[in-house]
Amino acid sequence: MSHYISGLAARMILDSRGNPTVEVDCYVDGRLAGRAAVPSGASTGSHEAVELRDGDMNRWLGKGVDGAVTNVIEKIQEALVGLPVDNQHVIDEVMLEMDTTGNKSNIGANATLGASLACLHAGSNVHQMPLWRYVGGLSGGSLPVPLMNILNGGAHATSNVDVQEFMVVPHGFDHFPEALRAGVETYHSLKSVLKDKGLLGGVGDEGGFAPNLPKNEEGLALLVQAIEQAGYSPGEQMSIALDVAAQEFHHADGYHIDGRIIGGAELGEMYSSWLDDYPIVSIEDAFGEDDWLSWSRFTKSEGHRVQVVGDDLFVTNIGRLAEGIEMGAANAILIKPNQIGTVTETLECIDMAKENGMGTVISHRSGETSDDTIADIAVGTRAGQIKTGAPARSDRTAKYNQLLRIAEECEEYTQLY
Ligand code: 2PG
Ligand code: MG
Repeated sequence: MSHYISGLAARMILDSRGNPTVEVDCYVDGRLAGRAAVPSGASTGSHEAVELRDGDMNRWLGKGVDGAVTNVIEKIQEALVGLPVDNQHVIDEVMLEMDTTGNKSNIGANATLGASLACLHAGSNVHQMPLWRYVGGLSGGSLPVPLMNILNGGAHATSNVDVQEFMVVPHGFDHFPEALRAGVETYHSLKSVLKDKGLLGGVGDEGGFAPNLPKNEEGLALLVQAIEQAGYSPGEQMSIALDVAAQEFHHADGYHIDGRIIGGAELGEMYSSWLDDYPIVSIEDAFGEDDWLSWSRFTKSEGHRVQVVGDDLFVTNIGRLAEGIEMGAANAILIKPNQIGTVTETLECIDMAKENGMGTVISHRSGETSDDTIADIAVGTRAGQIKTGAPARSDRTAKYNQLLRIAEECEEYTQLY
């Protein structure tokens, strides 16, 4: 029996940084069946779909989302009412047809994603299926390896550290809950390492510690120390992943890092020396969003020993991903639903990456809410990896906690190495 969308509601709520964002409710046959909230980035790529903000500097410092909320209530609702709620492809296609700008600047990717995700939840709800099973269908699910950002820098902190994220990756475990525990213990261990060194201050936007450091490389040494002090073996049970977010310090004259200005080749050599000295398994956004040459050169020379992840480079866009595949620019992709604006396009991008043998990392944004949909998407698509911040602050732990719930019925934990 089909169930039809009978209405949408939308409102402004606050995200984890205190900025407005969009929340959408999907009604089916007159009752509330699904709700979702949209996250927001700080180090956003310029090729991302457009997050519609009101721009009125007298309200919310220009970050209001009244326009996006109105678009859901007026335009999107009118187009979706009467459609079967469990045909996600049609729902998203109808919204895509409403905005022909190519980057959703007319209707807003925050409006479309809120509606798309709310319908996804409603679809799983009317079929009384856990969301991850609804997304995964016959392929079942697999718990992702978490990339846990325990030391924050870059645009997510006020420290002098250029690299945006220093993450631990608990890959040497048989089950997700054990892996999570190891990551959490390492987070607390890092806290005591920093305290002993007099480096403990506040945390960054994603809940990781945010010390000032003499050099970026020092962050790697601190993570190794934290892993060891927590009683785990670096490289075997737990490794390191970085999100350099290099676009943030890429200027016309080169990359500004560690107080120097260097070119893409020299930056690549610096990463190579880090790979020699530390158990790094993944580097995201190692170069600027349009520096394709540096990306390809690095992936060609180091892709055999490290996962090279495109975030601002690909922006969850199959057009950019196709270009990257052609050029051998990376061997993995970061997947952020709000970079593209619908569930269907997100799933298509995951499929394309997998078909081409690339790794997939489902990701939160630095501005988050308690919405935990990405946990179910990561399991259902068998993405293999999830990146959702430190195991601290409710906006981050919401996703880890949902994965713990899913782990009660889905045992498989992705074995990466
Ligand atoms: C990233 C994200 C999430 P932001 O760069 O990968 O960690 O940050 O949401 O600020 O773009
Ligand atoms: Mg990134």
